[in-house]
Formats: sequence, C-alpha cells, structure tokens
Amino acid sequence: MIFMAGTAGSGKSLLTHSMKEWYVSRGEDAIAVNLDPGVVALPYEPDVDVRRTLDLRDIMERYGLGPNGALILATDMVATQLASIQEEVDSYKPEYVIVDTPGQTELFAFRESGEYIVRETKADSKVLLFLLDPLLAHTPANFLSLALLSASVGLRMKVPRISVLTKRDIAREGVKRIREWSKDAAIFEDALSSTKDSDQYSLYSELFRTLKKLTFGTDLYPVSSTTQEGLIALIGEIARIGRGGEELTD
Ligand SMILES: Nc1nc2c(ncn2[C@@H]2O[C@H](COP(=O)(O)OP(=O)(O)OP(=O)(O)O)[C@@H](O)[C@H]2O)c(=O)[nH]1
Ligand SMILES: [Mg+2]
Repeated sequence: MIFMAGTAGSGKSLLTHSMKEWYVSRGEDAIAVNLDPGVVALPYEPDVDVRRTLDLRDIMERYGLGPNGALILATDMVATQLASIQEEVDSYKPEYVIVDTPGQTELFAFRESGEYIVRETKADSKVLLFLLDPLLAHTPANFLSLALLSASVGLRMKVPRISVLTKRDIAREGVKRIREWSKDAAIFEDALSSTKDSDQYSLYSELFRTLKKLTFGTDLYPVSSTTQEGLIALIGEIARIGRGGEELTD
C-alpha cells in the first residue's frame, strides 16, 4: 500500500494517476483510493472514493461549519469509515493500492485520524511517499523546511518513507541543485551562505546535519508524472521496501 503525502499542489493526485497507469500497463492489479473528501476534480478515476459517503456541503450544513472546519471534520470521519474502505479495497484483490490524501497535508499527517488510517489498514507492506515540489524547494532554506516536514511526517507515521522530488520535467535545473544539496552538507552550506538566509547559517546547517541523520540516508527520487521519467527507479525502491529491504540479486 502506497500513501501519498506532501504539501498542497506538490503532485500527489497526478502521481497517483501516473503510478496506477504504470502498474496497470504492465499487467499488475493496481487501484487508486481517494481519501480527500474536499477535492473537486481528480486526474484519475478513483476505484475507492471517500466522497461517495462523505459530502462536504452536507457536513457544512449539518454541523454549521465553514469550509475549513468541515474539511477537518470530514477528514477525521474518513477514519471512522476505515472498515468499509478496507472492505471495498479488498474486494479488488489488488497487488498495489495507491492512496491519495488531502491537499493540505497537515490534515492527514498531523491529525490522529491520518496516523490511525496508516497504522490500522491491513496490507502486506506499507510505504509513504513524501512529495517535495522543486518549485517550492528552490532555495536552501525552503528545501530545508520541506525536508523537515518530510522527516516529521516520517517520524509520526512509522512506516518506511521515500522522499520524492516531483515535476522534474519542468524544473530540471532546480531538481539537479536540490539533489546536490541533499547529498552533501558542504554543498548545501555553500549555497546557503550566498542567500539572504545566511544570517541563520549556523542554525540551518545544524538542522540540516541533524536531518541527514534522521532520514537514515534515504535518497531523493526525482520523478515526472507527465513524462513518467524516474518512475522506474521509484517503483523499484517501493518494491525493494516491499520485499523487506532486500536488494535485487539478478
Ligand atoms: N509538468 C508537471 N506538472 C505536474 C507534475 N505533477 C503535478 N503537476 C501539476 O501540478 C499541479 C498540482 O498537481 P496535483 O497532482 O493536483 O497536486 P496535489 O498534491 O494532489 O494537489 P492538492 O491535492 O490540490 O493539494 C497540477 O496542475 C498538475 O498538473 C509533473 O510531474 N509535471
Ligand atoms: Mg490532490
């Protein structure tokens, strides 16, 4: 089971679409699950969709809530429906379940309900993809903020996490730079020293070095959901985690 997490607009829904297409085109049974009760349009046809039982407008009226309050309540209500969602998922007998989560990642990642869903769903293996938008992570300080968010989501969810750089087709230079920063603290610090954030140099570099320890050496996987570049490497890593971390031997 593959959970998508990441800031609003980072590419969760399009990657859900692209990965499902990839698996299905290779004859694998894959389904897409939408856990976002507030989404209006999706780039894929969800096989399981919480919007079939949770109507945001109805929740707003019934509980006298505004759109944000209703979205929080609806996201929490998803957890109460986990048994029926699981039943629906299982009825497909899928090999891969790709789970798209609410746009505002804190609704899923920082509330008890999100943790509960990830913990209590039954699957042979689980992995969380944390999507980083290179257009947002374009300065060392922004990259650090997103990497911190990725690490804290990983700590909370307690399942293997892969950090994914999305939109590589439209941010090639940015993706290259970010990968260099992520691999080498000295390159990150060098880039940081020439930005307006350099007054926070020692704090940022200390955070960055702590983060490198926290992420346990996980690499950043650059992908494009539009051209499918990088998808094979990402899917290979998901498969490796699914096998319990073994390397392919042939
Ligand atoms: N060129 C390009 N555009 C992308 C890629 N991934 C996502 N996008 C675009 O980025 C925008 C946001 O993508 P979504 O998949 O909706 O992102 P999301 O994280 O699901 O967003 P919310 O659920 O609304 O927070 C859309 O306009 C996508 O078409 C990519 O790999 N390449
Ligand atoms: Mg989305």
